Amino acid sequence: QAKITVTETWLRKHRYLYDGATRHPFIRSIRDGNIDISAFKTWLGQDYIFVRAFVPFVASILTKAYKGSDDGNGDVEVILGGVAALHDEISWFKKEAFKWGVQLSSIVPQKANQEYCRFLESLISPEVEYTVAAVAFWAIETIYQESFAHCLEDDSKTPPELKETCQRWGNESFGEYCNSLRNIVDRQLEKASDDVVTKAEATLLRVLEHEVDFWNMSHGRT
Ligand code: HMH
Repeated sequence: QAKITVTETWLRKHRYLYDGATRHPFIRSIRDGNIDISAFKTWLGQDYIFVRAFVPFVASILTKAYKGSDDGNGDVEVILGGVAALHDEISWFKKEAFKWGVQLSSIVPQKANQEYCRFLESLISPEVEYTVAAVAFWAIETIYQESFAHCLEDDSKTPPELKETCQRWGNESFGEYCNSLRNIVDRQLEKASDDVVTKAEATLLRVLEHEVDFWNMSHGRT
């Protein structure tokens, strides 16, 4: 009988907020095939800006994993894989934006996006523990994985022209990567002080709120 992990406990406890982030009306509208394409384009342009800010955040986690020395578990390699994937992701955003006629150079970050990026920047600080930053990283990736995987289920009516986008985060290997991040986080939380565990849980909740705000913004409900 496997032990119940910390992330498992949190996901049960915060199920409502978690589902709010992974089953948001924006995602439902993709899945139901009635998405407003202008909302999709807003999301695309705003997420490009977000992903650019996400790179130094992930790099800071890479540094923290390395400095945490006893990396016998291969955390650095998993996170490095994440950095490499972001390189590909940025090219994909440029290609996709061109396809939809979205001019990336003229995108102005909206309020929810600015606040989310500022939150990421605050987590870059060396004062923020590896465990706390890693929880945010795991949650950010996993919310996208679960959201977009939902749009690819058998009974979904996702428009064909949006399938590639959903595949990007909803595919199985991205799912395995999210599981690796979850294992990293649970291993860290197992040995963390109560104080760090408390901070990490609060950080998870903030990620969930930012993700909901980000979908709201894309959906044009701010
Ligand atoms: C807002 N959350 C947001 N954008 C993303 N690209 C991800 C998560 C996943 O990387």
